Amino acid sequence: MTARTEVVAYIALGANLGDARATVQQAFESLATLPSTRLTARSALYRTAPWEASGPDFINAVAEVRTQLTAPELLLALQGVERAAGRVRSYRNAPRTLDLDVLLYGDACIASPALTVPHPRMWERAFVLQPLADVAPQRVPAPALVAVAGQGVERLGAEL
Ligand code: PH2
Ligand code: MG
Ligand code: MG
Repeated sequence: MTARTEVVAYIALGANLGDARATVQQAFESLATLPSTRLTARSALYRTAPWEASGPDFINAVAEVRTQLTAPELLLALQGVERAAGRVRSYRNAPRTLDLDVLLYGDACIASPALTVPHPRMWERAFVLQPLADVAPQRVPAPALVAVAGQGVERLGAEL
């Protein structure tokens, strides 16, 4: 049997319904228990204003995983974690208990009906780029961070 290679992937975590901070912390734990996947880095948590969305402020973060899952398998696994957190899909950008998006999957470019990687809107969003820069500064060019610097994102400390 051929061993599957391990791919480094980056996952955006977002929540703005219920106890968003606890949900995101729990989501990190859930990512750590995905099959054939290791959680290898977690960013700080950020409080961020809704971007092209309504509702309360979001808690956002980014996880680095090393996974032997294919990108479609990873997507399905993430959707399972979203469902376990009570995610209900109503309308686009509706407030949500938990959103898990694949930002990067190695160096792959994927354009399928279910999944586009790199995430098509990540470069417009400080709430993605700032936490991504925590865990993968080599994947976030400095001009990209400068371009979104006007968007309010507040890095949260470890205190409750
Ligand atoms: N997610 C969106 C739309 N807008 N805004 C913030 N601040 N954080 C998010 O995670 C977010 C958003 C669609 O997934
Ligand atoms: Mg999203
Ligand atoms: Mg999503």
